[in-house]
Amino acid sequence: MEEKDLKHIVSQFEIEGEVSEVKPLGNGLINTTYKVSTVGSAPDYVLQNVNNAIFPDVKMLMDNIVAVTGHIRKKYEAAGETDIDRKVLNFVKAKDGKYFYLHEGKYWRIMVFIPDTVSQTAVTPESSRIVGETFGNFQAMLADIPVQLGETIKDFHNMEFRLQQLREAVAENKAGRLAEVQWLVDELEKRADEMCKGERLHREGKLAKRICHCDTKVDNILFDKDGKVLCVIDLDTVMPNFIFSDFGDFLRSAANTGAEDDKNLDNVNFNMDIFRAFTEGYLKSARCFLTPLEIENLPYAATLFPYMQTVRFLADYINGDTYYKTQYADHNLVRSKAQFKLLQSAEAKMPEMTAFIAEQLA
Ligand code: GN1
Ligand code: MG
Repeated sequence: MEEKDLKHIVSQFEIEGEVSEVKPLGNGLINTTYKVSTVGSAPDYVLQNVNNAIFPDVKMLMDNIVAVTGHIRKKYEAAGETDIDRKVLNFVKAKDGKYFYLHEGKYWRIMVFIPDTVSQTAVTPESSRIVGETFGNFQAMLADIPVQLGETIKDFHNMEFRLQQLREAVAENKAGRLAEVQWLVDELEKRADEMCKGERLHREGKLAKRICHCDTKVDNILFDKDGKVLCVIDLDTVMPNFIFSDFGDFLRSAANTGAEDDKNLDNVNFNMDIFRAFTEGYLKSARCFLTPLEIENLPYAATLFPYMQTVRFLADYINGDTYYKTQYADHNLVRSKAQFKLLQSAEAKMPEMTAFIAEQLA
């Protein structure tokens, strides 16, 4: 999109200052993001096109986000927290009072840019401990939000649903790619019942949904220059879910010694130092509200997310790459194999995870 059109969109929002430039920012797989720079002392902004093929109800999505950021801001204010503008996102209204602007069929939103932040793709045990505590707090702070949040993507982390999508992809074999990946489909099917345990426990009334972030990967956290966590970003998927989501999805990216799409599977292993540090931090802030069943299933959560992501990448590969942005022809297959390797490594470490958690609680 041309810069002059982007500037036109920006001009529809109640921002301060005069815009000097609008340039691409970040590497999300779903939304498209730009940095809006302004002249002089006015803040800079982040402009985003919300992918409404994936998030069909942008109004619900923005209502969720405004409720969540507002609730967190109030908690920080009440607690006398300093530097709040760097610890929670601040969305700006459009001139018509809505938190989004519809331009030629696309939805746009704008938030204040937080300067001097660092994103990390790899994390250290020290930062993981803090991140664990941050997510535990995030869930704890949202436990008493007075509004009912909507599901911005229906069945987003519903394992039964994700498997059903894979099974449909397999049945249709639209891109003719099934034969080469049948082995991986078989591996996933072997684990299917066990991995759908969360939904079963929920039906039995034993496991509740709480407000979760649902995309807790490392690049969705802003750190300051000293490596301290500032805030959680990318709130589109904040919705009611099992707490396994935030715990497991963070470890899926942070405890991977390789890349999400590593071609060299020897690079990919589940890092127990990160697991231990993150879990320690998480239990510190979340222990007070977690049930014994939730705690007992944290190692399951650590395997569930590499599993779910393998299922999702593989279904997309079989369908001919219609969901995730890809950079080369078999990118989704490479991603699937890397996530599967991570799953196997995490599975092997489950007894060690269980023992560590028991020690923490003793
Ligand atoms: C997507 O847009 P991004 O990269 O933050 C996806 C997550 C996946 C992730 C895998 C809405 O997140 O669920 O875990 O890619 N988000 C959506 O990298 O599908
Ligand atoms: Mg993201």
